[in-house]
Amino acid sequence: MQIVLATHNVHKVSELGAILSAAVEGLELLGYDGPEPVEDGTSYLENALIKARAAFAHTGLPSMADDSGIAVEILGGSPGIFSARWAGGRDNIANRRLLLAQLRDVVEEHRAAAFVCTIALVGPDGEASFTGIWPGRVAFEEQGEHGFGYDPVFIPEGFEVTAAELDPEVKNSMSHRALALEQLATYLNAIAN
Ligand code: ITT
Repeated sequence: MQIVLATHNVHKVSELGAILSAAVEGLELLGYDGPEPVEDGTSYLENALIKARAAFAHTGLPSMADDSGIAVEILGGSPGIFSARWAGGRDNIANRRLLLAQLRDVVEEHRAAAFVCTIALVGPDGEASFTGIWPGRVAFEEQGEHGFGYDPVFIPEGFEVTAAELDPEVKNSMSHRALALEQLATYLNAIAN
């Protein structure tokens, strides 16, 4: 089975590849360097569908896309779908700094947040989507070198370290992306048999 991975984010490619290839036998993930559509949806699902549909239209092959972000409770769910450009540009360091500044005076009990990931699969047989949520809280400062994006400022529930301090295998066993992909793997394994 071949699926096009419709993302331009290399960190996502490595996490998606590591998790999915272990969960679905005989799966070949193909890279995508086609046109990047405008992500003007109003939800993770709409944006994931926009990206997966664009890749399917361009390649003619089943295509999957990941739309994800961090939802911070005291910010009413922001940055959410705007996570990648929260500080204006595509700059992870600036994004993290802005988020920490916004929460500077917020005590630990009110720093609840969650990573959210919606995966859309679009192909000749139709469309499907899967969502995973990884609860936790926003740290007071950056810690850790692993992962990407907001990992250095996100402390997953049950931990006292950030997602960027976890071994990648640990993150990939429990993250929002892992939870969405677990459902996708079940779906793919069911249609393959
Ligand atoms: P594509 O649209 O090409 O897939 P992107 O980086 O633009 O890549 P999104 O629009 O879905 O993807 O933005 C997701 C942003 O949310 C990402 O850039 C990070 O800032 C953040 N994010 C998502 N998953 C994350 C994770 O596992 N760890 C840390 N930050 C994450």
